[in-house]
Amino acid sequence: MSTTDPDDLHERGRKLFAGNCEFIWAAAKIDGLPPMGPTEVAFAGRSNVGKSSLLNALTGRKALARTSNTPGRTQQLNFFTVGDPGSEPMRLVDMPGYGFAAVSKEKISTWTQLMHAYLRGRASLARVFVLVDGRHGLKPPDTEMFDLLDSSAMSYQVVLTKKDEVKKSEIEARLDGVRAGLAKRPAAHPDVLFTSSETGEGIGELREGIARLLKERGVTF
Ligand SMILES: Nc1nc2c(ncn2[C@@H]2O[C@H](COP(=O)(O)OP(=O)(O)OP(=O)(O)O)[C@@H](O)[C@H]2O)c(=O)[nH]1
Ligand SMILES: [Mg+2]
Repeated sequence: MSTTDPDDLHERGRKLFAGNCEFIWAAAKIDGLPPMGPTEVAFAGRSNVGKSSLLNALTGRKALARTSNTPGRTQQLNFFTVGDPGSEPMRLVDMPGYGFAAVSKEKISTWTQLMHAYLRGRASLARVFVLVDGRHGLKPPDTEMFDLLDSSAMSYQVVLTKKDEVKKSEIEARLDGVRAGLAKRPAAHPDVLFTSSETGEGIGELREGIARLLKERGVTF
């Protein structure tokens, strides 16, 4: 018997991601997306910001999603199920990075079209976590992504990454800078998270945020 308090979303989030999680689908083209099913949350952000690493940290797996020192590692939309087969309450979606110039123009254009089509037209997509490198703060490709999400009325939340590489004295200023950049954006969630996939800092809050989102959507988990 589970004794978890249904309002304890921190614990429910922890339990959700402590369970089964597996890769189910890769989409390289718009017509290759999986049929819509459970609630999805997607991870977007500039190349090398740490999307795939965050997905691994969230699920407590070392190599569920492939990571790399070389930007441009993730080249498709990769879908992962969370939860036991049959009860699958949600999916996680690892996206290719944007703002990276060293892959061919053709590839960039294919990925961009794929990402835009997915972000604009997916009713099961509940939130996009836009990852921003905590060492640098917002860059022009990030604000372009915010524009796209605002114009699509697609709910998004910023997650700063690589907190372990940011000086303690700079953390509040970085958060304030990002909050200021989001203040007038209609589809942006006001809370900004600061995470490290290396140390696990902020990962519990991210799990809790996803649990809250599922609860708000009436998903059983
Ligand atoms: N120090 C530190 N390094 C990190 C963290 N997260 C990711 N990295 C490193 O950043 C690099 C890129 O990580 P990925 O997770 O592959 O980044 P990505 O955003 O998925 O990159 P693309 O798929 O190429 O868009 C790797 O060398 C990771 O080890 C973190 O929290 N702290
Ligand atoms: Mg990746």
